[in-house]
Amino acid sequence: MSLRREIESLEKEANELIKNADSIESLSSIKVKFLGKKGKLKSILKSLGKLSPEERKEIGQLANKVKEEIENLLRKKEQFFREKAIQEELKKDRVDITLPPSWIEVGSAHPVVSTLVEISQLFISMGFSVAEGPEVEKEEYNFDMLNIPKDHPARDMQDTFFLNNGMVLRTHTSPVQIRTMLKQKPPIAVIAPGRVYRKDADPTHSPMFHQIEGLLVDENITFRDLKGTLKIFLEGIFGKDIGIRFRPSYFPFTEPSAEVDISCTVCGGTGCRVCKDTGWLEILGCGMVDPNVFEAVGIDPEKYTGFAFGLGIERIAMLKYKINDIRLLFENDMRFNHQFKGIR
Ligand code: 2NL
Repeated sequence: MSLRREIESLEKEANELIKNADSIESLSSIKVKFLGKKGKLKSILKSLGKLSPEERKEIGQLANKVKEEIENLLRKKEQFFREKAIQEELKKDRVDITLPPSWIEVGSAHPVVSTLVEISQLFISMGFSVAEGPEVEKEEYNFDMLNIPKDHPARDMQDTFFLNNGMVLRTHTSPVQIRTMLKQKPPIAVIAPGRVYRKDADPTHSPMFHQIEGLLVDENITFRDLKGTLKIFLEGIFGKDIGIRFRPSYFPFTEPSAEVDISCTVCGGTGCRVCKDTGWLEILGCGMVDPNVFEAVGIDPEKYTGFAFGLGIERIAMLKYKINDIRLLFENDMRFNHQFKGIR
């Protein structure tokens, strides 16, 4: 067989093998077989020496052409296999983002927040609106205008955080109602929920806690309006069967003043550790707005009367959820917080 024929049949064979190759590995053995040091093309090239110069040139060129052709085919087929491998890998790793995850962390409202929202909604349903104000407050709004003079023991009693130039961290949300009365004429019906601050820290006192105060001012408002409003509120939170009693008390900003107890939510009134065997729990303070407070904000106390009340949110939340240490509410220990999942 002539060399030309040999090369041509070799070319045909290589073409066929490459076409039918099914892997990168089989391609490399084809490469060795035809282009390797001991490959078919090499042995043909070795015998070129026996040819005449003309033939040598012609066959040499043909052999080179076939060599390049085989190299090209091998490269293309290899590229094809690599591409295919990548596509398969991508297909295998594809993430179906429409599948539901096996586990979702669901958040929940903090017990202080859910209690605050529940109380607010009760008063909103009775026609009160919600007012807010700054936590860094003028000493004047926090004390003076509430009928608490400079030398009044209430200022020490309150354990105030005093700041520079006459400012304090508000010790109650009353200054919010002062601000409301300064800019709004009666009738006024507002609640003021928010953070307040006192220098106190033990199982029932936190230096920061939440309060809701309420204020209603109009002509002919009496203590009966106060009692009726608080009855609707307390029965809404603790249930219709709760017992309610008013005890005379004293606040500088109300006259007369009262503290309100409900029958113990733990023992029902028979006496236990929570109510210290009294059968009653103190829930809030209230009273009729002192005429001096009205004078301070420019409301005529001869024409208008009003009631006000204040209560601590944490205390209500602790009774509602049977929490025995106020600090648990502020540590953000997830073992505690997770127990309130599902509570609005
Ligand atoms: C309590 C007692 C109370 C008020 C707050 C108030 C506000 C104005 C005028 C008059 Cl602007 N009174 N607020 C009245 C009575 C009691 O809070 O024991 N809070 C935890």
